[in-house]
Amino acid sequence: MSERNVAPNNLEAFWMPFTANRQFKSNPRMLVGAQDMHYTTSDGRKVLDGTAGLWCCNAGHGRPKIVEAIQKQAAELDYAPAFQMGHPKAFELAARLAAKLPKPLDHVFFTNSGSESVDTALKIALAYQRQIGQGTRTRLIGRERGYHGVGFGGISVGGIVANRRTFGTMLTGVDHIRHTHDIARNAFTRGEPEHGAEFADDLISVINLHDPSTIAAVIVEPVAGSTGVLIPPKGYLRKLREICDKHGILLIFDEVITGFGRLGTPFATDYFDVVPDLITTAKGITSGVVPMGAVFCSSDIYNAFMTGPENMIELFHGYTYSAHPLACAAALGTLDTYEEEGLLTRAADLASYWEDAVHSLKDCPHVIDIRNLGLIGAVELEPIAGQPTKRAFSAFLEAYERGIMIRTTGDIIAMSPPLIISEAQIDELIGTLRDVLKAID
Ligand code: PXG
Repeated sequence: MSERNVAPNNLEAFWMPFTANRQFKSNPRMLVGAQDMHYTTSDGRKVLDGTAGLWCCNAGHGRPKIVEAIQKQAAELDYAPAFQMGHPKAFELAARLAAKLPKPLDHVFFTNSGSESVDTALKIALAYQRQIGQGTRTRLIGRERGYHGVGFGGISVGGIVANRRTFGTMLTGVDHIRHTHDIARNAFTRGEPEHGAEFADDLISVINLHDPSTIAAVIVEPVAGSTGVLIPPKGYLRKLREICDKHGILLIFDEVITGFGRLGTPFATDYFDVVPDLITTAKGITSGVVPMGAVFCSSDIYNAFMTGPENMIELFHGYTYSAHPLACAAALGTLDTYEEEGLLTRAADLASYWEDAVHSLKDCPHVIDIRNLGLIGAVELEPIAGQPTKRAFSAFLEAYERGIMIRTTGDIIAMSPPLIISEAQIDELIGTLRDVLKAID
């Protein structure tokens, strides 16, 4: 028996996140290794990664530049205080990221996760409005079915019912616009749906209800991921931008999953050619290897805070691990890998092959919609009557047994493979999923 086959003998103490703990612990799915496009399981099988971990390992697994960067950094400078002190890689990384952003975004605030990036962006938005004499703007607007992580800020502006209902009143002064999912009009659309730009007008209703002078910011995912991949209707994001501009409201794009090449452009803002005031990121910034997040903003926002005595802290916000040296080293190694291999635009080359492959599942059992954009694909299944989520979860379990990793949310299967996937591996992923859909009830 190889060392890898030694399983822990007590699974009880670890309260697993977003997991059916009892189901898992009765039949664990244990990963013990990863390289390039594959995980290795504790029983020695290879599993093709159809989800880039949790939408994060965009460069694939075990990539040498990233591994070496972390190893070297750990020996050289393991930690540096983030408050009132700095280390060179934090500045190098911020400058390299800024160079990849669309104008006028050019400043970077580091966090450790998507949830922290969201909290940070919401706080910057509120503080900025106050800074420019718009202190009555305290409301935050999110969207139904939005996922912005699990902090109180994120679940307040988020719109996934299960993530909200047990956690009290959350932030006050939050409102939501409707989501854009419309199977009746858009089922099996390839890419951006034709119908639904008018959902952006919900923002006008919310503005009319509350008065623009009370609204600080609107936050949306350009492509909603966690809720089951909702692609924005053509023209929808541009409309949101125009409405925000007209009323002095900041627009925040939560690019935690769309950032770093997922759509075939560095960021979704590039893909849709709509520039928000703030962008939240995480995941792909280090290809998932070390926890890190970042918020991007413009000089206008940054400079609005650079007032008052120079020895005063300008923004009372930050984390012990903001710009952690290991995370910065991982991110620099990741950017090197992305650049050397052209990964931030590779999804554009694969997108039509991917689209054909994903839509080839149309005639499989239970399928009621298929959606795609860049290297994202989703297959929505008809729920089993009275047992929502069961069918998709069965698909997930069956897929794992057959050697592919997919994600499910509700009765939707989501796929977002590492950006290094080959056409043959796309065929394998989709071919196996076809067999899975035929096999499950
Ligand atoms: N915003 C968005 C848009 C996200 O997708 C977060 C914020 C929070 O990030 P952290 O790093 O705090 O988890 C996310 C996270 C899934 C899945 O399978 C998606 C996420 C996390 C885990 C699973 O859809 N997104």
